[in-house]
Amino acid sequence: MKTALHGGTELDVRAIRSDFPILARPVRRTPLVYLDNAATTQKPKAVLESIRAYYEEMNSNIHRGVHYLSELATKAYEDARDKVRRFLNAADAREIVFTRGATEAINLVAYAYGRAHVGPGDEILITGMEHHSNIVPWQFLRDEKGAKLQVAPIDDRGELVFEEFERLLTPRTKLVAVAHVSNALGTVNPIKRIVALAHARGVPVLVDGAQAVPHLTVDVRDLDCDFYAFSGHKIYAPTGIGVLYGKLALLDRMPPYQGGGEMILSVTFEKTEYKKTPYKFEAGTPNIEGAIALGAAIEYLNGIGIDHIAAHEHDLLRYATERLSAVPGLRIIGTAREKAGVISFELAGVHPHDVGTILDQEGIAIRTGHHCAQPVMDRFGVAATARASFGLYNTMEEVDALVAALGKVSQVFGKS
Ligand code: C6P
Repeated sequence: MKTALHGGTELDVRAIRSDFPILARPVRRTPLVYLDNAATTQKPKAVLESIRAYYEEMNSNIHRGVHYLSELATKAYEDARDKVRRFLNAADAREIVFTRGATEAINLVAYAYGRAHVGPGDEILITGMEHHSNIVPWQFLRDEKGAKLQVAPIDDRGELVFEEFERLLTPRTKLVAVAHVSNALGTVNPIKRIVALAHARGVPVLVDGAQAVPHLTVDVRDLDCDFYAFSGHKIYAPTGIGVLYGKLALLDRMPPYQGGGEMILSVTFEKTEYKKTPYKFEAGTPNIEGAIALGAAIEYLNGIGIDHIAAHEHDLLRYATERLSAVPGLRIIGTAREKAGVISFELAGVHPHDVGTILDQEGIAIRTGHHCAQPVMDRFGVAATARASFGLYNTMEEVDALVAALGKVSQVFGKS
């Protein structure tokens, strides 16, 4: 099960699959075909073992204990922060804030940066392909501040209409917030170009990287973005841990997001002094084992090489696009020239939920629905789509299984 890659190297998918215990379990008495990686990825043994090791060897609270276990756990937590820093090529580990996920990271910026910098009549510019997590926090801010949410449209391929984006970037724009990769369409946005344009007008940019980090090498210094948000569970780490990267100068100037323990230097009833960045944003006992496991996931991915993973997934995506395009009545929604990880589609005359239910009977897990991106569904005139999304352990044979099962769907609905 070796896959030839563009660079001439090979990804040993069989060996990779054996790292993921859940892939060996049957589902509905057939081998599991897991094609719902955009929703969440499965976890390799290295990640599972890091959680066990944390609880067996160092479980304790961090940053406040003077005892041995607390020192160990604090070190492992801060080491994980540095692994994330390297993963994103950030300049300084203080630029890495641990959150519960991409959603919390975006809310943190909307709350702490947005409230300080956005006023009545100001504008926040997003795009028409955002996930609800990159829409709703800005609506809160808009409503609280009397600001305006501007939306740059997307075209029929699901690509950003760049001229419109440029037109909507006005002297009133205080922040641009844009997905790196669309979860519903797979479109990869030209982030460097977006950032360069916004910066030329003095506007900072937040990038929602939830669907990008599993598939692309991300270098926040090269992108020059001001904020970058992602979730651990989409890169083979557990749920409940995520990251906000922010440029240090910006984070330093932002007030805390939540109050509580861990984020303070001193408290009296009159006045509280906060810790410095990033700790002032990490109120309460954090998800210690989650951060450590995220570090383990990053090490695991580095061991394989994100570029190798990207090339393998690119091959899968190309093969799946080819095969699915040949299925009678199937329409792919999202045909951007640059795509990663995801294929959304509809099958004429069959509700996506029915497609998902029948595929499930074959042991094939995909996601159906609006994918928390209802404005994208509206743009394409559908209520929902079926979505297959790929991870590093998926194979061409699994794509074949998907296509064969779609044939059964068509038979059930009398389409062929
Ligand atoms: N998309 C999907 O199936 P959280 O829930 O915080 O881990 O991630 C939110 C999020 C933000 N931005 C994008 C682009 C995303 O895709 C997601 C999560 C999942 O597509 C669950 S709805």
